[in-house]
Amino acid sequence: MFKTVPTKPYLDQKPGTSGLRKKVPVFQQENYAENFIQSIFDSLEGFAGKTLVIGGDGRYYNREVIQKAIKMAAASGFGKVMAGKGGILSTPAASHIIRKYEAFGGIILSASHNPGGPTEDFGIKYNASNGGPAPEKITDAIFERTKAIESYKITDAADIDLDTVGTQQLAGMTVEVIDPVTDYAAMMEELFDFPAIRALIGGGFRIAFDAMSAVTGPYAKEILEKRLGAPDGSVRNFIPLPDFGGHHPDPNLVHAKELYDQMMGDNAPDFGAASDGDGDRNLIIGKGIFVTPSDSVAMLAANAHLAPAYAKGIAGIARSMPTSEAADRVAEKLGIGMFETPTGWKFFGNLLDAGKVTICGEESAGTGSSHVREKDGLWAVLLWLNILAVRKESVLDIVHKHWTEFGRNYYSRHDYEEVESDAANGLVSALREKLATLPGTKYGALTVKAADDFAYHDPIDQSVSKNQGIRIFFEGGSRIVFRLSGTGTSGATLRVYIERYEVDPARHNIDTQEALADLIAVADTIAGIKARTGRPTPSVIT
Ligand code: VG1
Ligand code: CO
Repeated sequence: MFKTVPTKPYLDQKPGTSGLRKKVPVFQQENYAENFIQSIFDSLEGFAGKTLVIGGDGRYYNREVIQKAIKMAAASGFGKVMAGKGGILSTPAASHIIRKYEAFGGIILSASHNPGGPTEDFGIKYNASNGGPAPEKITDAIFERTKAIESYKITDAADIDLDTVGTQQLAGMTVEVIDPVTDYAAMMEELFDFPAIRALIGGGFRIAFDAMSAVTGPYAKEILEKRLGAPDGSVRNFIPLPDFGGHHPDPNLVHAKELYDQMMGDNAPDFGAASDGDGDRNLIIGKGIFVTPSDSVAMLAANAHLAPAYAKGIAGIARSMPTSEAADRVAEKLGIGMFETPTGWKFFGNLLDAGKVTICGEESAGTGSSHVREKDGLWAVLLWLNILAVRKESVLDIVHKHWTEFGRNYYSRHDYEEVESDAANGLVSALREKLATLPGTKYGALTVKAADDFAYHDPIDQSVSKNQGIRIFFEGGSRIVFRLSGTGTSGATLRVYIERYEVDPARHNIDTQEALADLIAVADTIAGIKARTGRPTPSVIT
């Protein structure tokens, strides 16, 4: 019934910011996916007879790997697999299913916002029993295992029928195919005031949601149109496609430009939003105003008490280090804890589990709360809608009032994609070397106050994560951060995060790039971006 297949290690299976991501042809190499999945199982203990959740974002190669993973789970002794119908589970929905059914863990197949297709990206990630991405302790163990693996176990039974909801048997293991939307939609209905949102929409408030031909389509159709009464057509690109229609399912101003243009144009809807490949990111655009993800975290935290789930207030806020400090000002005013973690949702898990924080966010369009252990795109959309329904003001008014109350953190991220790895690594090591000499240095009107390489000391399990990004602080509160992406699949991606705080309301309506122009120039002077990468301009500005 089960067979043991000899294999040879691949040496490049190091999980990044969010699991292992590679091009599809890399994953299609003999035993490549099997090696990684077996290495996950080999790094875990005590799962015999327990439940494993499996689902993905529907991208190319999803179904093939799901079949492999189910057959390997059976051979390794899991008692049950729960899989989304059609192989579909958004990342936040998978997190919820793991928690709700007290599964041992889950395997999520996604490369998130990266493009899909035969020559594009694929990914595998393991989530633990709290529903969150495995912490570094586990991902390190998985990587070690991939370098030594000699065989994997699998059953040679026939494929599972993934398209029929219900229970099947596979070599002594139960496989339950579930509707991917039902449990998630029910949870959203518990968290938010659906009647209030329904009334808002019934009163003529127009929304436009772009699912970007990715996983949130079925979720958004059910929740926004069916349950909340948004007219047919409010949700667009709602059929998940293996290649996302040839686009990047990345909800930013470059890849969701059509939505942006519509929201800035005549007769724009009141509220525009989009999500990414696996449904954990969100883009929020009000009529005539884009809400930067960092601002969105701050505004959601400041107004969360208006939604039923957070009516008693929030325990604390956590943000990734490069995310702007806008949320810090909210935490200060509310008198609650504020935590700064490295990039990647896995670092929020301990804080959420310990009840230290309720809301978490990243500048990369990720926002979420203690309801699951992943960021959650539709959750952010619904919290915004709940706030709008209660405050009965426009997004634009809410944003402007927030800036007047807390000040505005002008913020932008400049990405240099697919830079030659050596050039990118050279840039970062050169920066690291000159950190000590930077304080006191003047660049025009800007003086460096401090500079370091961010290290995180987890207050719950005391683990330490070093080299998480170069931070340069200036007198007056401005900041530049440099780090290399841990999700890219070719070459290196340099991310430069630029931030300036402005308290004066008379200066809250400057174009962001203009407001940050001097810092942008200094970033190049300090790091030699153009000279080292050969790139005169960033590939993506968000
Ligand atoms: C990027 C983002 C990070 C996010 C990660 C996964 O990582 O910067 O904030 O957590 O993607 O998001 P990196 O290492 O490329 O900067 V997702 O939606 O791709 O799971
Ligand atoms: Co994602």
